[in-house]
Formats: sequence, C-alpha cells, structure tokens
Amino acid sequence: SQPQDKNQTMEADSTASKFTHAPLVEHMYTADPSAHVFEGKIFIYPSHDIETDVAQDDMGSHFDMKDYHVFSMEKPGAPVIDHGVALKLEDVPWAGRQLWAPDAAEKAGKYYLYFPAKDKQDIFKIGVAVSDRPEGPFKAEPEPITGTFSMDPSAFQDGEEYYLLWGGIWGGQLQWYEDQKLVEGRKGPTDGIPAPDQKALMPYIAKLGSSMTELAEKPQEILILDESGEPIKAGDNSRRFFEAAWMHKYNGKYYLSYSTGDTHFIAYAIGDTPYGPFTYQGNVLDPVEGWTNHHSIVEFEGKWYLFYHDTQLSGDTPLRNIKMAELTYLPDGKIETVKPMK
Ligand code: FUB
Repeated sequence: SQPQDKNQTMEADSTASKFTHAPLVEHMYTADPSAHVFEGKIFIYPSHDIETDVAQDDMGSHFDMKDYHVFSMEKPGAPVIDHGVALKLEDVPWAGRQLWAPDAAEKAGKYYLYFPAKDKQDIFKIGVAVSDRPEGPFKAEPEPITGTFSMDPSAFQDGEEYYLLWGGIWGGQLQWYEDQKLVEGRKGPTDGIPAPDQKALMPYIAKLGSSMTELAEKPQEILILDESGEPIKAGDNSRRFFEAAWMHKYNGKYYLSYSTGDTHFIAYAIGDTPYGPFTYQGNVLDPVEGWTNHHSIVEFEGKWYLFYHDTQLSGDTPLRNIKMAELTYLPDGKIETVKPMK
C-alpha cells in the first residue's frame, strides 16, 4: 500500500547510502527524476506516482498521476526535503489527465517547469509553468507550448541557450505523428511504428525562445546513429530510442541519453552539437526493477550523478521510487554502466 503522502515539508532520514542506490523518498512514490543544481543545491523534479484502479496497458494508462512535488538536498547524502505540491492537474487549464515526467530550467531568477499531460482530447502535449522559486508553486500557462507534441520533455542549458527535448513511443504517442503532424486514425502503441528495418523514431529538440515559454524554432529530429553512421533501426529494440531523452555536456561533447523502453536500458550516444547527429555508445544504466527506466544526469561540485527510479518499495511498476548513484566517466569519455542494486 502507498506510504502516507505528506504535502508539507518533511525530511527523510539521511545516510551515506542515500547516494548509493537507496530510495531517496519513502513517504510517497516518485519516478522519472530530473535533477538540476539551483541555488547551490540539488533540486529534483520527479513524477508523483499514485495508486489507481486504471488497468495496466501498453499505453501506460496506469500512470495516472495528478500532481508534482519538488524535492531538494543540500548535497548528495543530505536529507531530502519534500517541498510539497508544486503543480496540480486541476490547475492546468488545458490538461485532462496523466501528468508524466517533468523537467525544469532556471533563467534570470525565474524557474520553468516543463511537463507533459494529455489534453481534453487525450493527446499528449507539453506545457510549461512558471515560478519565482525552484520549488514552486508553479503557475501553468493557459495553453500547451505551440509546436510540441508527445511527452517526456527535458530542458538543456548550453551557455546562454536553452533547448527543449521531448518524445516517446507507445504510450508517449510519438508514433502517431508524421512530419510533426498528428495522423488521423492512429490509435494504440504500435500504429505508426516503422517496420523493423526502417529508421527508428527519434526524439525532438528545439531552442527555447527568450520567454522560455515558447519554442524559438521549428523542432528537429535528433538522429541517433550506429557505429557505421546509419540511423538506428526501429527493430533494434535494445538500442533504439523509446522515451526519456536527457542531454548533458561533458568535456565539450554532448551526451544524449534515453530509455530503450521494452528492453529497459538507459542508453547513450555522443554528438558535437545539441542537434546531433549522435552516435550510440552503450548503456548508462542496466534494467531496473519495474518496467520503466527513466533517469537524469547532473554534475554537482565536480562529481557526476545519475538519478533514476525502480520499484524497490512497492514491487509494482506504477509505484516507483527515485534513487541516485555516482557516475564514472572512463578516460575516453565513455560512461561506466551503472548496475542497479538494492
Ligand atoms: O512516469 C510516466 C512515464 O513512465 C514517463 O513519462 C516515462 O518516461 C516512463 O517512465
């Protein structure tokens, strides 16, 4: 059963093992942790999993989330603070259901929460909500961000520029689009998925405008290539993009990491610009307990950390708990694969 859900600020107990694969939050279920360093602290923007009667299916209907909480920690291993409800479904004018994996960005002292939700027609869109504080509360813009579609937004700052990445297949609905337009009549998780020998569906990226609430350009597909320079194929299930795109920069190179969905890896690829192309390298994280695998990567005081989730507390796919682990780069810039442990 679900642990008691406290909306007020509370502290979880802290031990050194907090950043060696122990659940970071135990009083509620959390998933899809997007971590950033704001105001010298680590802020985590996760999904808030809840118990639901909705049956499990390949569209992810059982991920029926209704609000977001923001968490922070002074440093790895410090107490994790729950800052309470940061945004509620009912306060998003255009949204119908399913607040999925969010992310956040800071610009000029304002904080922007990017989040996916199904609109009233049950089509995933990406919204943005604004606050003066990293922990919120956030106020949602009245409409989704024009030009976005599908789900799993992540924000990437590169110097003065900010980018939004997004996309996900099956429940994420990316397969329902051609040339960024919704194709009438596509329904279900595989309608529109290319044949196994065709190029896989890829995530999207666009620069954010100066307001941070709109795109500054037409979104572009981010190509992920194999070692021969060929786009990864739709049938290459252990390497192809599924959802959870995340970008970070290390030693001047851009790293795109993502979930491979039904094969449950967090894979990564390296490129020379945020737009790619990116070349597949291997896995950041091996499969975890539970069906989904979703992560973020952040640098704090010269060390790199992976945030991810599993289902250690519940044993049940829709009721996840966030975790963190230190990340190791090899001298050639490759990432040592993290082996999840309890
Ligand atoms: O949390 C709901 C969905 O599950 C996310 O948006 C996906 O990335 C997967 O983790």
